[in-house]
Parts: sequence; structure tokens; C-alpha cells
Amino acid sequence: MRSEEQKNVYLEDYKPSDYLIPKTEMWIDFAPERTRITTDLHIERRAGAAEDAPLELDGEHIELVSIAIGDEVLGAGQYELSDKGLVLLAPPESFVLSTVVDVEPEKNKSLEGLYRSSGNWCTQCEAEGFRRITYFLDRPDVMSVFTVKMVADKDLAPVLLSNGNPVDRGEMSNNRHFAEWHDPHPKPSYLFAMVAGNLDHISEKFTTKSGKKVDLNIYAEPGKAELCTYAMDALVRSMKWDEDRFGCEYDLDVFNIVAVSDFNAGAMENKGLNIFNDRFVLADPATATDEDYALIERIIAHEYFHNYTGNRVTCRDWFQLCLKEGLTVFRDQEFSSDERFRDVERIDDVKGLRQSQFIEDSGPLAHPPRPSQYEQIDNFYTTTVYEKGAEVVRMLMTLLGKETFHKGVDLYLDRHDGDAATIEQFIKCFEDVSERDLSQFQKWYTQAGRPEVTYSSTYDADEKVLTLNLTQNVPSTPGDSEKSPMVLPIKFGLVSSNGEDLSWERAEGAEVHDDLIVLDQSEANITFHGVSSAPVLSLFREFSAPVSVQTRAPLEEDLHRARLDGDPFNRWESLQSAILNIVTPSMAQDGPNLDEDNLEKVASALSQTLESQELSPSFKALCLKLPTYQDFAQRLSKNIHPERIKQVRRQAVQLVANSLRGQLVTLYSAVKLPETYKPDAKQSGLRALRNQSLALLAALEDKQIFEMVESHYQAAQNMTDRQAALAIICAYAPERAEELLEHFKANYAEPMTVYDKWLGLSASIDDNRAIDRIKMLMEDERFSLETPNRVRSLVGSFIQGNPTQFAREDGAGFDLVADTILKIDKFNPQVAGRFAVAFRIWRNYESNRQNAARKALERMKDEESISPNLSEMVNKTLA
Ligand code: 0A1
Ligand code: ZN
Repeated sequence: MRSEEQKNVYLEDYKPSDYLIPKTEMWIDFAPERTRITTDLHIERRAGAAEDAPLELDGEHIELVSIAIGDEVLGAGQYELSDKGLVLLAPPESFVLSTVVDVEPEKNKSLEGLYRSSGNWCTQCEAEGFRRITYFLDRPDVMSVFTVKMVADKDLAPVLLSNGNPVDRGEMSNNRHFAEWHDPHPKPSYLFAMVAGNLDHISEKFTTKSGKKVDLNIYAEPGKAELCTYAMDALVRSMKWDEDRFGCEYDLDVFNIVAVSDFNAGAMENKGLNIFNDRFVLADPATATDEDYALIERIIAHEYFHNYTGNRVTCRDWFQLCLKEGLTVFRDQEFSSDERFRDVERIDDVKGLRQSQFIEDSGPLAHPPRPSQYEQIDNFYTTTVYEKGAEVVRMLMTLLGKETFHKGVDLYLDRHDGDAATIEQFIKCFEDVSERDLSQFQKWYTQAGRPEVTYSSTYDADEKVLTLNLTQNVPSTPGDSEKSPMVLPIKFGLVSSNGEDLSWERAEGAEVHDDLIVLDQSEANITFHGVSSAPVLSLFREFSAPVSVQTRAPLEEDLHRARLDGDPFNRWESLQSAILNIVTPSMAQDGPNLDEDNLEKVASALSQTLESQELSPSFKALCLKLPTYQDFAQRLSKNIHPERIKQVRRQAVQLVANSLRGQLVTLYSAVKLPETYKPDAKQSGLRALRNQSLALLAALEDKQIFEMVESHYQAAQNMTDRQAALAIICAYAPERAEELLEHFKANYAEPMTVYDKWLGLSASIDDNRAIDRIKMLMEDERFSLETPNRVRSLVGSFIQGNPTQFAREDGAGFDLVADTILKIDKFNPQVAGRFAVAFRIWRNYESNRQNAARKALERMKDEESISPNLSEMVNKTLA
């Protein structure tokens, strides 16, 4: 075997476990230095497994104190111990294995397994963290009923929580107490959780549709409980929505959420005990923005929805990760769309997809939503698994219709309840309810890359026939050049000159019904008969398939759609693509001057959008956000000079702003907001429109406007307005930024969530002090590389929000990021690996920057003893 192959785990190697653990009992004794964990595993050999099959338990970073089978204590010769786990060579068919292990949560900075955050003990077990707590078959298809008894000092840890229902609690000697939890639902170890510490909480009651009462609690560090009220509101709405839309009723007596400050991801769906990164729980108007509130709502819902899609039905193995994640992201998207404005949510989701997943799909780290091999599963919690996974589920709904789709989900949740399932089993449920062959559709899960679509059409006025030619091509991705056509559900409309959708009598050449074309070949010629006049085509309405349309529409067509399309998504999309089409050519080396006349035409369509009585303020605000640096970089795709993109973009934005100046000033002052702040969609839409008008005006770099922005900052009554004003200053008046940032820090940045905003804004300033500023901020007494939120705010915002400084020609930006990754890798490989995605675009730069980025990557690769996580990322990026 080649050494590379040894590192890889392959889907095709999947075998069911030889042993099962139907029941697990644990006793945890928390103490400041060491925590002692005693575990009884009730083990049974699986029917059909070989009699002499060894039992290979996973276990890492734990110290074995003793081990016994029943009453018999095992001696050193009776088992094999390594730094990966423990092997019993020929165990009995059915037995109880008791282990005692010690762990050192205090020293655990990887934030996997059992660790301490602000003095409280908490756990993170997905994907393979449970093996850092005790010896176990740490794989998702081994499910066990857990009983957990926790013991701790009453003052150190008055709160003791685990999964399931509380069954007992009491006092003990020496100021100690205990709590016992029992989870009746068999679950894989990655859903195990415990929290012990000193926490405040808020409570609520929820009555399920069948009348069961559930206690809801949200815990946070002392003094922060009142910041959890919005999260609680979002939880109650999520529980209700899941009953109404998916029929999913909560299945325990309690549901607990704990917010902690040190967390590698956003949150974790442990059964009955969700653990959250506190930035996705804590909020009040003075510290959180409207966007923060919306995110909190989303993530609370996401984790709650996992209770069915993920917990009741889990994944057979980690290759199936998108079975739970894609479906659950789809569900949280639908929740937000039902709770807020559907059109705006859809546009935001697609923007998110394009800014991360599209880049991933076009680069060295491209992989299908269901990969067939990996080195480190931690590196596969990607935007392709999550967001593309959600698009695939959405396409199923589009293809089958909402009603049949829901029947399919019902069948899946019913048929596989209590099971560890696969993508094939999921798809089979939809085949069974629709009687449709979905084998080609399944390629969406197994084939990487994004289809590129072209179209052209002709209209025969005499015959009243529209002919539409469609093609698709899936480009090669690393290690996979043989691609076959995908099933593309194309929602469409034929837009007439007055904006109405034209009807048609009959269509031939592909599957077409109602507003849907299904393209499943590389090419189709579709004829629509009975079309009364020449239409403007509106394809991929609602972004009905995650493809790239290669055909550039003539400006007039884009503007027609921008003004009149019945589909809000395509109205927004057409404005964006009109600007991208006009401006991008000027960003290329020796490109033409900006086409000011055409930009004027777009500005006038935008002006009309702003005047519309029927469009919502949030939608208008989205239209005012002109294509971003990243949008242009993606369009250019190669030979990127970041400064050129930035400069030409700014020129274009200025032109549009100039043309809309009067209207924007009026809009800014005309928007009236109620006295009392509410983070709901309606109010946040109004604030977004006002702030976006100001942001666009600021592109004029006009003294009077800057004064408006500064007064906006001073007058702000909430964090949304305050941060918006400060972000504008950082972007357009860097010379004023430092003073205002100082003011912001001194007056508002007491809570860590606001301190993080301060870090992020500081990192976004594009001036020649940028690198030194970041190095200086890393020395700030409140900054720590050990807390992922700090690093994400500072270094993450630098990478994302300061693309010119990150990709400086002298390589100082790349070096700064590489140095930081190497430091973090020493204690938190998961986070280090995730930060390495910053380099996935390195080949898109012009050659000087490419060389600088390659050097930084090679330096990471050559560093002694980098983690397997970082090594996989760096090697794949360089390959
Ligand atoms: N399953 C969680 C997120 C999560 C992902 C990975 C983790 O560690 C590798 C931890 C948590 C979710 O989807 O919310
Ligand atoms: Zn999830």
C-alpha cells in the first residue's frame, strides 16, 4: 500500500461493526485537575460476525486506570493498548466491559472531547471526540442507550447536565452533589454531551402537538442569561414550525441549550442538550446586529431540527454526513423563509452559496456532497456538504413537487427511525413515493463540480413557436475528469414585453410541465408551441439548480428582467449580472475603459426598483448591494490582481452612486423606524435599506456624506446602525477609522461579542499598516489564539474582508495567515485545518502572488509535525 492510501478512509471499505453496545452506563467524577470516567459497556457480538472477531475500541488522549470483564480485572497481557485505542483479541459473545480512565480537560485546548471553557466543563464529540472521553466504538452506526451519573463539587459545578431526561439528583459528602441522566433513545457516541459548571439560565415551557409538556432551558455564563431571550423565542418557534411543516414532535421531557465561549464550530445538536458557541445565542439590541439575530434564529432552528434529521435518523458512516447536514440546512432555510421574507432569504442563501461553495467547487478542494474518501473527517464539514447538500434536497422538492417531497421525507423519517442510514436509502424513499427513477439524480451526491449551462433561443412569429437550446457541461475536478450530465430542474417563465408570463400550449424536446423544464441530457432543443409574442427568457427562477449560466444575456434582456420579471430572484440576479457583465472586462489586464453609458442604464433600472411600491425595503436593500469583490474575482477566475478589481469596482460603484445620489439621500432620511427596536424581518429590512443607501453614498467619498455617516454612528440606538456606520468608515475613510474604532472599543466593546466586531472591523482596513495592525491586535490582552471566535473575528475577517491586504504582492498577508495557522495547529488542529481553506484560491492570482502563496503553503507543509488535519488541507491545496 502506498503511504497516501494508508492515510485515506474509503467509503467502499465500509463494514458493519462486529460488536454492538446496546447499553452504556457512565460515572463521571469532575475535579479541577483530572476527571475520572468509569464506563460499563454492555457489549454484544453482532449476529453474523466471526466468533474470533477482535473488539477494537477507539480511545485517544485518555489514560487507562483499570479494565475488567464482569468481575474479572484484566491484566496487561489480556488486551492491547495503543495511542489509538484498546483491542480485546477474542472477547466473549456478550459481556460487560468496565473501564476507568482519567482525562485532563484543563489542558485540552483542541476543544474536542471533554474540555473547559471559562472554567466550566463541556464536551464536543462530533465527529470523533467521544474517544477522548472513554474507550468506545466511536462510529455513528453503533448506537447505545446511555445513563450518565455526574458528580462534582457543589460550588464549582452547581449545574450538571447530560443527554435525555433527568432521573435523579442529590447531595453527597464533602460539599459534593450528583445528577443522573437517562436518554431512552439509542444514539451514536457523537451525540453524547455533558456540561458541568456554574451557569445561569432562563426557562420556558412548550406543549407539543399531542399535549406533552417540555421544559426548555438555555444556560449561559453568570450574568448573561437575560441575553438568551431571543434564542428562546427562536427555539419555541422552531419547535412549533417543525410540528406544522414536518410533523416532527419533540421526544424528551426537557430540552437544554448551553452557550459556551470556546467552541470550534457554530453549535452541536447533542440529543436533548445542544451546546452552542455563545455568539449564536447571546443577543440584545445594544450588542447584536439584525444579521446576528437572524443567524441566531437560523442556528437555533438548525440544531433543533437535527433532533429528527440527524438524531432520530443518523448517518451510517461519516461519508453520509450530508444526509443529515444537507437536509437540516434545507430545513433551516425553509424555516427562515416561512418566518421572514422568502425572496430575500433565497437571495441571501444563494449569495452565501456562491461566495463559498462555488469557490470550493472550482478549486483544489472540490468534492461531491457525499465524498468517497477522506483523510480527516473534520476537514469535510464543508460548504459543499452543508450548502450544496441543501440545494440537492431543494432540487428534489422542485422536481417532485412539495406534496410528494413531504411524503418522501415522512417515509424516510418513519422507515429509518432509530437507524443509521445512507444517501441511497434516503433517495429510495423519494423513488417509492413518486414512482420516479432517481438514479441519475443521485449523481448530485456523488459527482463533484458545478454544471455550466448555456442557452439560446429563436422565436418564429408566424408559427408562434419558441425554440430553446440548452446545454450543460460539468467541468473536471481534481482526480475526476469523466463527468456525466446531471438532472437539472429549471424553473422558468417566458416574460412578455409588459412583464407578464406568456402561456404556451405544448412543449416538445424535454420534460416540461407548468413552470419546470427538466434537463437531463448534455443538450436539449425544446420547442414551445402557441407562444403569442417574443418573450424574454427567465431561467433558473428561484435559483432552481446550483449551476453557472455561461451565456451572457444582452443588457436589454437583463434590464427587462430587472424591471419586470415575476420572479424576485431573477429580478435581483439580472441587476447583478448586468453590472458584472459591464464591469468585469475592465478589470482584466489591458481591459477596456468602464462603459459608463451602460452603467447609467443599470443605475436607472436600480432607481426604478427603489421607487417601486410593491417591492419590500429588504429586497431593495439587497439590490443596492452591488456585486462584491468576491463576485468579480470569481467572474475573472484567473490572473487576479486584487487592487485592480478593487479599484475598478470602486469606480463603478461611484458611478452608480453618483447617478442615484439625490434618491439615496431622500431614501436615507425618509425611512422611518418605530421607536422600539425589534429584530424582526420587517424592521431589519428598513434598517438595511437605510444603511445600504448610506453605504452606497459613501462611495462618493464626499465630505458631506462622511459627516452623515459619522452622525449616523453617533446617533445610533442599536448595534446594527452603529456597526454599519463604522464599517462604512473603515471601507471609505480609513484615515478616520482608527479614532472611531477607539471610541467604539472604549464605549461598547465590553462584551466579547462586541469586542469581536471591533477586531473584525479593524482587520478590514485596507491601508499600509494593515499587517502591523493585526499583529498588534494579536497582542491585545483580550485576544487569545485559543478561543476560535477571536481568531475567526480577527484573521477570518482579514482573509474575507480585506482581500487586497491578504493577497499583498509581497506575500506578507499570506505569511501572517500561515504563521497563525501553524501556531494554532499545535493545540487545535480542527481549527487550523479549517483556516487553511483561505489558500484554496491561490492559483487564481497573477504569478507573483501565486508564488508568494505557494511559498506560504510549502512552509506549512515543511513544518515539523503538522497535524494530519492541516497536512491534508495543505497537500490537497498544493496538488
Ligand atoms: N453538527 C454540527 C456542527 C459541527 C460540525 C463539526 C464539528 O466538529 C468537527 C462540530 C460541530 C452542526 O451541523 O450544527
Ligand atoms: Zn448541522
